[in-house]
Amino acid sequence: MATASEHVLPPNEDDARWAGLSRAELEAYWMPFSGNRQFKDDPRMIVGAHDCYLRSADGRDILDTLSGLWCCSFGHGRSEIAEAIGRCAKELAYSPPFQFGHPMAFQLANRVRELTPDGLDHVFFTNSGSESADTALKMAKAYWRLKGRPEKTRMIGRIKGYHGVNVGGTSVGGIVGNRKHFGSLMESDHLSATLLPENRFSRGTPEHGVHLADQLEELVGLHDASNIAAVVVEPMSGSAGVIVPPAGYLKRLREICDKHDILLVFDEVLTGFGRTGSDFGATLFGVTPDIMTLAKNITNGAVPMGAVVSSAEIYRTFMDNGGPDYVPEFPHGYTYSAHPIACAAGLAAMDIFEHDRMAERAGAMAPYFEEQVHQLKGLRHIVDIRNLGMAAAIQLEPHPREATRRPFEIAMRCWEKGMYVRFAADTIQLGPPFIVEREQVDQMCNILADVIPTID
Ligand code: PXG
Repeated sequence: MATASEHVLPPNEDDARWAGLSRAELEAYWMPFSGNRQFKDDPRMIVGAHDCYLRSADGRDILDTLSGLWCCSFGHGRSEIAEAIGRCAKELAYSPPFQFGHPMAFQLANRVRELTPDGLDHVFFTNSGSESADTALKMAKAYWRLKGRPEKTRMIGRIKGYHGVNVGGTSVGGIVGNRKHFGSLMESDHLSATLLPENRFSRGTPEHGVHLADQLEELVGLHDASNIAAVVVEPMSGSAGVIVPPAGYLKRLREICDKHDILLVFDEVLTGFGRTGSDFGATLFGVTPDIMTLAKNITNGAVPMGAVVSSAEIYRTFMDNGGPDYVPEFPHGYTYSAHPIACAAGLAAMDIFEHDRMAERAGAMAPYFEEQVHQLKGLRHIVDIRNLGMAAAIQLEPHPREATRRPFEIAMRCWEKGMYVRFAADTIQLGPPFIVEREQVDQMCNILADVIPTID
């Protein structure tokens, strides 16, 4: 394996792909969730974005099949958001969020409250999905303590779940590659993933597997409900490759949680604001959690922001047990909680979401998207295709010597052909902006159909 110093090659100033940077200059930036060594030898620089396209440094419009990272779902370069950000940056670039407030935070909280299902009424702002996950876990633990049940601390996540990369989210998360480097973090247990062989190539919600929710009863039998604070799941697992819950599964989880006084947390960081073709996964599946986490589309990806939306019961419990009224009821928050520029972007994004009926638009394109993606069945290497709303994943037979190589190679060839796709573990993931047109869906599937069989 090459060392970092061996990678210091001569500058590549003549090659537009390097955007005027030399190989050596690429070392200072330690890229997240990236193969730094490979990228820095063969960079894929993005210098602009509009609608469904990213603009590469070598001047190509690249079809974006993942809305950035599932976050620019209303399309890139929305001028309404840019203008709101610009105005706010001049008027109020920062406002201290502890014990003082600014109006946009309250306005955005009301917009989110109105959009989220009835019963989710109070919005705590964070700056990312990971912060939302850890905030939700702390909120759940503190809630039980305030209810006089401090022993209810254990969290239950799900194998293949993704809740970001902070300590709590990594613990309840269930993607082995994201956990194995870090040993034991926070005490937690996990339900099985809901991937079953009999559901392969299901379209939308798979038929089999509601019984997997009953594992929660087994975990209650193991730990006792008196020790369990919350169950945390994504209504649809995104990062692990669009794992859609079997019919009835989430309802069953809700029933078991209610029976045992366990809070149900839905991580809707990825599904929130239209991805499933409904406003939220909770709306689509008709199951309301006690806490919902959000991020990504809340600002259409333009400014980092997350949110945790709690039930009135949880909020009231904090307010009723808060001591003197000037003392923080929940000793938690971030320097940048409800950052004014994020709120300005969020308000503009919520305007777009509602006025342009983004969830309906996603729902209207979803059947065509499903049809086209499932046409790829039968191509070499493809062992499963899953989809829900405007999300889909193609699962590949792992390469016998290097399990994750095929998706990487496919993504690199797609980039050469003018298309950005997300690759992770053994999947290729698709989550285009909701403004995508049929021709772009066709283009996406045609490029994949060309590329996938050519990979070893
Ligand atoms: N929860 C869920 C359900 C997510 O999808 C996070 C939390 C963390 O959000 P932040 O903002 O801290 O990154 C996410 C993030 C992928 C992919 O390949 C998805 C995410 C991040 C990276 C890759 O699908 N989602």
